[in-house]
Amino acid sequence: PLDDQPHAGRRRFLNRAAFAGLAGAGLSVGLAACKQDGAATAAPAATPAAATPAAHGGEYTVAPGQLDTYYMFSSAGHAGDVRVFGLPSGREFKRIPVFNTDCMVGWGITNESKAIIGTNPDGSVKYDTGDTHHLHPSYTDGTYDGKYLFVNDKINCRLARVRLDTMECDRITQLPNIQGFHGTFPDKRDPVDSSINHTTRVFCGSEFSIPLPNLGKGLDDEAAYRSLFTCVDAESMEVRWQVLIDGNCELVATSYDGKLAATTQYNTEMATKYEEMMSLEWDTCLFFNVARIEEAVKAGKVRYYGDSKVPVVDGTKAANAEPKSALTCYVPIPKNPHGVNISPDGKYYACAGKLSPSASLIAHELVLKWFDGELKEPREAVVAEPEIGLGPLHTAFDNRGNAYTTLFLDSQMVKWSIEGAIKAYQGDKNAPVVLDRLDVHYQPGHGFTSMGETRECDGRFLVSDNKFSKDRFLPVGPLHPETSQLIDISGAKMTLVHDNPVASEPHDSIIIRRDIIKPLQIYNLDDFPNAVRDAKESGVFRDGRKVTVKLVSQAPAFSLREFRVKKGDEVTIILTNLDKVEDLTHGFAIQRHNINFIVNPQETKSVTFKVDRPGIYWCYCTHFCHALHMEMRTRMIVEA
Ligand code: CUK
Ligand code: CUA
Ligand code: CA
Repeated sequence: PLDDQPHAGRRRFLNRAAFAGLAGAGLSVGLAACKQDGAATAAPAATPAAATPAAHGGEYTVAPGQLDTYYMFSSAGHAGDVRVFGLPSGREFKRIPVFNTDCMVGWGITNESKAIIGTNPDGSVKYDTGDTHHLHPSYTDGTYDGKYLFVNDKINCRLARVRLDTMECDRITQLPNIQGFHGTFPDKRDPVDSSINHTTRVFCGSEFSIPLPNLGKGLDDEAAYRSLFTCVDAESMEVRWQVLIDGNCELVATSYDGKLAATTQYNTEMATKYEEMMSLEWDTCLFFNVARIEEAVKAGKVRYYGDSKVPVVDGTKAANAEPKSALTCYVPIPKNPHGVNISPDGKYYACAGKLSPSASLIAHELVLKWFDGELKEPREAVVAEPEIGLGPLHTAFDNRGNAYTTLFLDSQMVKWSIEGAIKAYQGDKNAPVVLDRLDVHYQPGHGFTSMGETRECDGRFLVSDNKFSKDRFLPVGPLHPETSQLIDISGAKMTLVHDNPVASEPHDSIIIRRDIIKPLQIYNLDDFPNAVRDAKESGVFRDGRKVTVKLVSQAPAFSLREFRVKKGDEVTIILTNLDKVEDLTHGFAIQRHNINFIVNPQETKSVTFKVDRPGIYWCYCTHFCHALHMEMRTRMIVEA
């Protein structure tokens, strides 16, 4: 049988699923429906230490027709979108266009999406490319509230918001006077007003320093290049304030009490060439005192750069030497740190340096003490610095006192004890620090755990998003996919569950329990001010050379079987899908006019374009909707 073939490893553990551990696993219905033949003759529950994929097979099986237990949202790197997967299956469900153009959805084509992305004076999309690295959902009470997801664009310096009910991007904000917008993280509560226990700010780190303002002067005065740290309002998506800093920003983390935001700095040298960026032995993790910054903004201790209206406060070292009034605290960290992640108990930031084999653990409380003038040196906030392996990047947590750091150079995931590392730092030579190592395939970037960046971190799964898959999948030409590896961390040892190929190139992901996400089933017609509410409203409406064509779709027909316009007209088509059946989506494409988009049930979209070639142009439904889908057409008649 196939199962006995040498490459049947995955088939083997899916098909010969033992029932072991399932009953106690606490996983919901999606996983409990294991009907494989091994299930009836359940092996005795494996001790966690002895766990193997074979022994745990049933737990990871999502049988046909069953649903996953978690959503996984991933950034897509320079593909510019956001992806949605299910876990533990690893199945990809959706790609949400954000900074890219998506010809299926019509993102970057419809007027509504262009208004979100931003346009040039001629109506063309201002930027049609982007680079998404970090995505983080909004919080309430220290856990995900299922409302929004925020995602960065490193290329064109924009922050986007995705609504989690529609899983569509609804806002994009340009950040002024920065380049290389990389790390981003929403706050979890207000630092002052205790009644605000949800996300109201999103922090953004800029990695590349530039002359301020960057208007063509001081181009060669590299010593004067600076970076700004930015705060965006989570609801209005307006930029609230920025902080002028020394060095750069990279990854961003926020505290559970709302008081601090942190960013890693690998370029405290403020160099423009990579050799110089690694010239110092120490860089920093930089902390921002949110309440003090906002007081300074209120007090008008601000300046402005160029034509930006965003107030900028001074967070440089020289201006913040006095802890009791400081806006910023620069904590020294070994050479070129990359990731910064806060533990789910809110106590520690783990900060790992690419060029140092260590992870640094910074105590939240001690940073606050420094701001209160009760700690002599910022470095005293570091409570552990275990040597864990080569090329550490990002750290995840399990809520049982363990940290999991990706080792890019060692191609490993390393599990280490927070308490053990603290004891070892205090001189206890017998303290257990590194508890387990697991080879991953290959060169991991981010690692992240289920609900791991919340108070509800459940210690169930860890995913390693690896930069190279090499020999793990059938080759598909010179460019291979990346691998997303699912790892069971419920036991003492990490267990590799399976590999999933992922199209280039996700950086960061988050895993959310499925009960938190409440997707809409159909749109609300009233949410679209331009909706064509009735087939009777259809028609061609002329205003000089501007022509508006209103029509509706109801399977299997468009309300207009043809519409007439004239050569030289600017045509706007407004299409409302009046079908009310969930998932009954129609598409609208026009031959040889580069127009293509979909309308979901009760949704309205519009496109505007010029017609300058007389003739007949068939318009057809692109989204398979009905037995008469092919017949679902209309004609655009362009008169000379
Ligand atoms: S970065 Cu890519 S692996 Cu942009 Cu979060 Cu570290
Ligand atoms: Cu409507 Cu296909
Ligand atoms: Ca450096």
